[in-house]
Amino acid sequence: MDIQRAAKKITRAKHLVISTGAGVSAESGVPTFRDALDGLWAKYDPQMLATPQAFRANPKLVWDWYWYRRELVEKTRPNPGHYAIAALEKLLPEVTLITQNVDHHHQQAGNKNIITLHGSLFAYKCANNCQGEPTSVEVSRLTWKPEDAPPTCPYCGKGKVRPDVVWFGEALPEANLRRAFELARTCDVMLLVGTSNVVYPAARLPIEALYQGAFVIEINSNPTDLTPRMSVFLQGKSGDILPQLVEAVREELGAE
Ligand code: BV8
Repeated sequence: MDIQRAAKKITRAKHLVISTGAGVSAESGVPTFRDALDGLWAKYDPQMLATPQAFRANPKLVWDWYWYRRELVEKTRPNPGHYAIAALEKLLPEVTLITQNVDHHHQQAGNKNIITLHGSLFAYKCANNCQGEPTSVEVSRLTWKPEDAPPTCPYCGKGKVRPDVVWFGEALPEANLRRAFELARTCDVMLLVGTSNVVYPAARLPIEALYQGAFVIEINSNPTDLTPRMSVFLQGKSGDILPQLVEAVREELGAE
């Protein structure tokens, strides 16, 4: 059975790297990036809104979109898949989690050793980084009229405040990206969960792992372009499969 095979490899991993995308949060009620958001946002293409150009052209539209997503995510909670990933970090000697997600659910579920690649819905910065990259801004200390959104940077009084996420066409945080690639190139087992493997450079991580001979396990509700190259593909909802995988790892550990 593939779950047992995956559990054996995970239990014996010297360094397990887990790489997650929006699919791991789908069962929490967080729309995946490709899902059109509902209501008035359904007509917008996320890839068009998540860009510096869109923010320059229409800062209020982009700000409101993120504020809407943040309020939506604030009402959601980690699901059994997040908690299973947190359990793996506790059960095994060396586990690093790399995530493309901006919803903070892995932190809430208890993972400590996390590399975030695309920032957070709950962090903000001055669009001009007037005090250096990034000029973080605590929006809870600011007040602004909804019609005047986004607020102005409290440091320079000129730059607009923006979400501290990585937009299309923007560089990922250098240290995090370097560390993520180092891990992909040296790990012996990678667990890839809920990502369409479409957005680069994050999509290159499993390819680097496969290239250096790591055992790569993919969990996804649908096959992806990389599925044919995976060591094991576990098809289904991550909230169902991950707890079963952790159960099998516990049995393996107990058996050892
Ligand atoms: C960069 C934060 C260079 C913001 C995100 C042409 C022009 C410009 C750029 C490019 C170009 N061609 C390529 C590029 C590069 C571009 C890119 O890759 N584009 C793609 C579309 C081709 N990348 C970039 O621009 C990156 N930057 O390259 O900079 C550079 C270098 C130096 C100096 C300057 C510049 C930046 C990319 C980061 C963009 N920001 N997010 C926000 O959230 O608003 S990306 C965002 O989309 C997510 O973070 C995530 O990374 C991505 C979506 O992917 P997934 O997470 O995989 O989610 P998705 O919805 O796609 O899939 C969900 C999966 O889950 C599916 O497979 C589904 O089957 C599965 N699933 C669903 N439910 C479940 C499930 N699985 C299990 N269980 C379930 N229940």
